[in-house]
Amino acid sequence: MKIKQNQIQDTNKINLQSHQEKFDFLSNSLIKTGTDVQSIVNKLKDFQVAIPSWALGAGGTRFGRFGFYGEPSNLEEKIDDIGVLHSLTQTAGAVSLHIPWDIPSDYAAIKEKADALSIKFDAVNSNTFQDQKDAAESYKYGSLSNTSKAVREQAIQHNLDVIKIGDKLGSKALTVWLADGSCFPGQNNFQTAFQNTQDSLIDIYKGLPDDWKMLVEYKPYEPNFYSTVIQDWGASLMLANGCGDKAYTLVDLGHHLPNSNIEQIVSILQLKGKLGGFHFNDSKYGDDDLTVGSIKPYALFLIFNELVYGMENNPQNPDLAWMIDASHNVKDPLEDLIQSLEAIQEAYAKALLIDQKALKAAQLENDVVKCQEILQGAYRTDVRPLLAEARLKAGGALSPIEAYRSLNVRSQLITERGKHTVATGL
Ligand code: LRH
Ligand code: MN
Repeated sequence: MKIKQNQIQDTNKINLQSHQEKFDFLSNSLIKTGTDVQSIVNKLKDFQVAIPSWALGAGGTRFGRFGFYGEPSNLEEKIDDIGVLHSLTQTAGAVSLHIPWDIPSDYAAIKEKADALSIKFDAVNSNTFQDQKDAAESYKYGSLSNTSKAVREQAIQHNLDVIKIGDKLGSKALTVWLADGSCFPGQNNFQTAFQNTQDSLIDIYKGLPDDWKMLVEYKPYEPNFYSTVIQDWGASLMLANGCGDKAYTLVDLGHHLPNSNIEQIVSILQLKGKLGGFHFNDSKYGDDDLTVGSIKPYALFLIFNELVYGMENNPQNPDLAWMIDASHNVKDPLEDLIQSLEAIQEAYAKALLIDQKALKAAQLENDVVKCQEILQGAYRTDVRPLLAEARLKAGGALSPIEAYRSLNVRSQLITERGKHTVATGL
């Protein structure tokens, strides 16, 4: 399934005039406040988010999984689906593979297909939270932290294999998320588990090519429900520092206990030059992996405010890896991802409207009310015409969901793939 340029132009025709009116109206009011509208549109055009290869089919929980017809059943079809997302949104120009769920069968062919669709290979993810068939050792009691040297070595070797796979595809980062932890008090010696993890990560780090990054993802709980070795940003930061300059923390928005101040975590990690990237999603309770911006859009905006400040003031922090990590229990996976991409662009655009100089001045004055007025003035601006203009300029759809539906993408995928194909992943 490939969407042609002329098909997108046709779907844009009906919205073109109303878009132009809305864009001109917004631009005129923003220009009056001294905002450089074109630079915001260009930043939105350049902002590419990696699509998780494990979230192109229906997700599920232990209580059940309700399949979605026409799911991709191999990596080639997953890249095709990301191609559909990218042609409509022009902001999905990368994929993050999860190994072994998505080991390429033909590296040259998959690179050629991705190149043709302008899709880059972002961070590759290792998987030492599931036992592979015929594996010598089990990860039931952990992987890099396991008390068994043989288990740790198997997990280290897997991560080194994942780096090799990513290297053949042009990826430049390894994401390590560990389920390692315990379900009951007394089950683990916290120090032994942490030190084993540090030593194991250092062995993996030694296998990292010079121009690569290691992204250490933290999570407070699940699948272990009493302790998790890499439970929070502090543990991730200590482990990254213990490895070296190429190791960074990875912030998955769903991996925080209720009411955590994620924007403050993001701000300080940038100050320390140790923020490596994001797994964007949203949540109400736990690691719900819901559509980005569907539950706490203001929190996402506040995170992007810190990111915009950091990108302007923290040259010590590297370019960030922007990735989605979501799971689709009730929505069409592609529509869900389109909505997430829109929410990320919207939060970024609103944050770019913040007058950082005026905010800094008000902060120095302790003019608390003015600080909030500056933030909420930006947040309350409907920036959707800027997003649509960026897509239009890049050859995308003014309204991606409308275009996805009017082009009957899902029914065409079902015709091509049948009803009962199942995508690998969560
Ligand atoms: C763990 C996680 C991690 C992935 C997995 C699919 O909850 O966020 O990033 O490996 O989801
Ligand atoms: Mn994640």
